[in-house]
Amino acid sequence: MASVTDPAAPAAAPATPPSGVGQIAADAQSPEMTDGFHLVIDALKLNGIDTIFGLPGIPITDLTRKAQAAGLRVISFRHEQNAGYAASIAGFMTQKPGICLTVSAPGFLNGLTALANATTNCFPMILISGSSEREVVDLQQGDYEEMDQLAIAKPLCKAAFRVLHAEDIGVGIARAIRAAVSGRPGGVYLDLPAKLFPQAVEAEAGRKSLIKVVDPAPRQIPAQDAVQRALELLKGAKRPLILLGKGAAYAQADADIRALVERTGIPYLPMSMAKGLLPDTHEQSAAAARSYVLPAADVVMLIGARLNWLLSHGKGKTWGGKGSKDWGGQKFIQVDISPQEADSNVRIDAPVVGDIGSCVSALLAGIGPGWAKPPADWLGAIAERRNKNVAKMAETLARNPSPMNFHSALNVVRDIVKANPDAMLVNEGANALDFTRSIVDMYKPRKRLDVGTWGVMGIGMGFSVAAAVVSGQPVIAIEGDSAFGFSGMEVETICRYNLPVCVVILNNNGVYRGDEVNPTGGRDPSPLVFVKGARYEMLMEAFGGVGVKATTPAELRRAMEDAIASRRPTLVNAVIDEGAGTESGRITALNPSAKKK
Ligand SMILES: Cc1ncc(C[n+]2csc(CCOP(=O)(O)OP(=O)(O)O)c2C)c(N)n1
Ligand SMILES: [Mg+2]
Repeated sequence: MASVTDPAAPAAAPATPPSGVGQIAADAQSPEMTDGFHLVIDALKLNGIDTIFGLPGIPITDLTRKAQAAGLRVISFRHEQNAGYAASIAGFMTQKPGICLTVSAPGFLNGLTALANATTNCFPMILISGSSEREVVDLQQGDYEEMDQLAIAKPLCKAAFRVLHAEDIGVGIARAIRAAVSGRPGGVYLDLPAKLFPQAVEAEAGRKSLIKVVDPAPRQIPAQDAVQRALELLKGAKRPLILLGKGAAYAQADADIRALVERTGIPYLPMSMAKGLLPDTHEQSAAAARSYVLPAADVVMLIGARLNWLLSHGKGKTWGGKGSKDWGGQKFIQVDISPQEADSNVRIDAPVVGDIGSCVSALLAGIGPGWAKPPADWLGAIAERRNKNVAKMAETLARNPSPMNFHSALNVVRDIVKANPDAMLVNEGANALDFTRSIVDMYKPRKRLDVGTWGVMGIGMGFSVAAAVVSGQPVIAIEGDSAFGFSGMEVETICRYNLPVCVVILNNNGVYRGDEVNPTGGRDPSPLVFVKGARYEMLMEAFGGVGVKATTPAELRRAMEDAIASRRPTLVNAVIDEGAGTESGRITALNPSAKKK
């Protein structure tokens, strides 16, 4: 039973025609046939999916070949986790589920972190994994790569499906697509056992079994009374604030969101991946006065933003509460796709449930022309703080210490992004993340892709590949040296597909800092430090890309300008003062030991 021959390569399967339902060679009498391989490919194509991110092997090797032959773009990675991250961020950028394709057990598990991360971040993604023989797996008889994948995937995603018969592939893929993109988007698992792929079906019956999903993410119109309740609350506010989250960016309702902010005149804060929804230089941005506006606001409207740890759960000192869990007294309006989101952490006085686009347009309609701008003393107080902080930051950025620190390096990145507002920015690390987020202004929606809700390291190269493939724009990846290590081998992928990705490693020789020592005086280094003076740029050179070591802002600037102009895969090893960072960047206080102190 247990087979180690590749069932994905039946001798009878001839080359695939470039388009349409694939055919198995047939003589004049027998009907035209198709099989599981082709039905999967045809179902994806029928639903407008044009790219697969994956890694081949038993039983899906031939699926990758046939998909490429059928005109799908197949981007092959060096590790499934990176393919998964790529798929998930492609989903965020396009509102279509990103597809990640992996082999059984170990490949599946490698893809699972990205699937769980997609679900947490509400990125629509489908992890399609080949799996071993059901009969053998269920009797635990020790099949090649035996694992009950469906059961393992289930708690980590929105939905999980398995298809056993080729006739059901159309339904399986339709259900996976709907589950991924409707309502709150997320990760979906689709289990395709090896035996499914070579199953032969009459082509006509196969064609009829496929489903082109109609309206996969139906609009959800908010109730009028909920909209009115929210507007009443907003109208009575003395110190209103709008918080834009990643959900607002995902919605692609950019013009309406901007109109809502501008017509109400309410100051706003963008969450990390909502930066650029309005340009960060917008006069209503309160980002540079965050620590003032959160505790001072009286009514806060959350748009596609959740009150999780990133917003200190909507309570505690950040929000003006006396103790770490005390309510600050704000009233909250929450615009969200999920009716279950409200009251997750503090009372929501006015939930508005629906898709962000429909909700924002209903709010706009309710506002009408004569909306009174917020009180001048509120706007004035914010402007004063903002101007002060911006001036202070400008002073810091203008310094030119040797060696470079995060500020002097990121001052260059800030200029480059300003000059190239269409470029995609990928960002991960601790200090490398926090400083980039606060220093580098974004000018357009959905250009900033980062570690998201979990603060997960390892998204860097997967996101970069997908950002380049999906957008066609140059990609700038600002990476901590530790963060880069999680997916560094994908520089080969970047070179192989010749993608316009410029990786900048803010290299401080370690996790948070590079100057820690082993307290015992023993020979092992501290768990937080790496090889000093590592030559990361040589990794890119190994695969034919451009590698540059930059020790000054001028060198960094030249290297980045060249990378953007040439669109060649480039890695800049930007050498940063190893003592420049702080423990965990901006979230030092989340360390248990730091809390004890
Ligand atoms: C998957 C995963 N593993 C570990 C961590 C813990 N962690 C948070 S930031 C970080 C690396 C920080 O170092 P670096 O990327 O070099 O940034 P720096 O602060 O030095 O600029 C690590 C390991 C994580 N967030 N995610
Ligand atoms: Mg570092």
